[in-house]
Amino acid sequence: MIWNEQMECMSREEMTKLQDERLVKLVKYVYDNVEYYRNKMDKCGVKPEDIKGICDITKLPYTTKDDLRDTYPFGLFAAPHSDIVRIHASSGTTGKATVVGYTQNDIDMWSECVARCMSMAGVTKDDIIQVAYGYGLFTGGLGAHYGAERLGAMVVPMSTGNSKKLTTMMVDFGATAIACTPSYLLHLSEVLRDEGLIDKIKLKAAICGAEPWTEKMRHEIETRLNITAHDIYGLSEIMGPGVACDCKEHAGLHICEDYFYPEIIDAKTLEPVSDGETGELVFTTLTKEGIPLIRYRTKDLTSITREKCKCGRTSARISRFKGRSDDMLIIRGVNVFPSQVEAALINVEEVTPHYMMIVDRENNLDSLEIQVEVDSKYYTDEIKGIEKLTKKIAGVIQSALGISAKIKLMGPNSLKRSEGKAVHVIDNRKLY
Ligand code: DLL
Repeated sequence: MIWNEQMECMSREEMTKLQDERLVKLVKYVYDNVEYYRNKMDKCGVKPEDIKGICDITKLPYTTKDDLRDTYPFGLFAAPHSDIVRIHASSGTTGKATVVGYTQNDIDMWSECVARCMSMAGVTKDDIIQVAYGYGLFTGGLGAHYGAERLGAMVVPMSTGNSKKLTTMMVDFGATAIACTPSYLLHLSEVLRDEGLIDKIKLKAAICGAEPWTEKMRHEIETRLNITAHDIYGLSEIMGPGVACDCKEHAGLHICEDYFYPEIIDAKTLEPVSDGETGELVFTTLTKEGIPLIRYRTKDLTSITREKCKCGRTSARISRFKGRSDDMLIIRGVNVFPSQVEAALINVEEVTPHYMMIVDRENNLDSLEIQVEVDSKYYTDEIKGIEKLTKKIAGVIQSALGISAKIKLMGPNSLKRSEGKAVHVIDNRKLY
């Protein structure tokens, strides 16, 4: 079934016409309502009337995470606060959150996009879906929840954690679909196996995303659980989950192109690259009211095709992600920048700015160890002192990153100094 055949199967000419109209309207809306964008466009000498359609998009300046940081918290909002019905947030590069706001129309559009994605995974109103992404400021939980409700499915809002309860309910309720990160689903498959529940589940589909994963990992999930697993992509700045998803062909992720105009650029020259070539994905939100973004640089590396898919959809497809062009890590679904650790440690008098983050994956759960070098003035062998300082740093890190980390105190000068660009991360995770 194609959830919204009219929008998902329109001809390239019809799609471009729609995108042209929406872009012209958007640019005027943004210029009139967001001072920051107005100044940015004035600086480049672009006026809304210069934008007559998608062919003029390259005249517009890019937007980056720094723009969101510089205008923290609400500076890029285009709608009045009285029209914003929800806020979400994710990590910024320097510890300040990236805040996004949604009008009711934005929430409706978002739900429509997620419903389309779930439908690509074969989920219908007859399904029972467990949403096991985190609920809260992260867009995963509520985004998947509203999309599943829009589809008319029965939603079980599990959130993350408590895997035993989740697996028991999966069996008791006869859940037929699940939405969670791929690494968490692998972990759940182990819990199901250990509890002897694998043969008792009714699961048929999974909608997994929020972190990079490989085809191999998808096959592993499918085999262990005897289901089909689909790749859903999104980012809070643009909306949340549901920007793109793969259909039963698994031949790339269909973008909800009527709402998000994609470009692929060379991350160094910032020039567009041809279809099929890898580059950085850039999105313009064509209808968003709360926080519309023009040419937002996602930092995600992929390639695009505009060929019609065997499933019948005509929307542009992006290939599985090949990484990011910045240093953002995704640990247990949470975005983490090494610079956040640095900013947090600066406030701890007893330590030096030398640290190393070691990321691992055990039983399909991510772990983070942070090795922190203690200042010689404070270095002690006394266990009580070590415990106290470790606890203090763990608290500082937890509140800065939003996830817990194991802290290992290191003696003065024990961490390797690098001669070139400092290396602060060892990521031992094999995606599979
Ligand atoms: O992760 C939104 C989301 C929630 C997507 C649930 C899918 C499912 P952020 O926290 O803002 O939003 O993180 C966005 O996560 O720029 C990518 O680097 C990465 N990412 C998201 N989905 C995928 C995916 C959500 N399917 C950042 N494959 C993005 C690879 C992904 N990376």
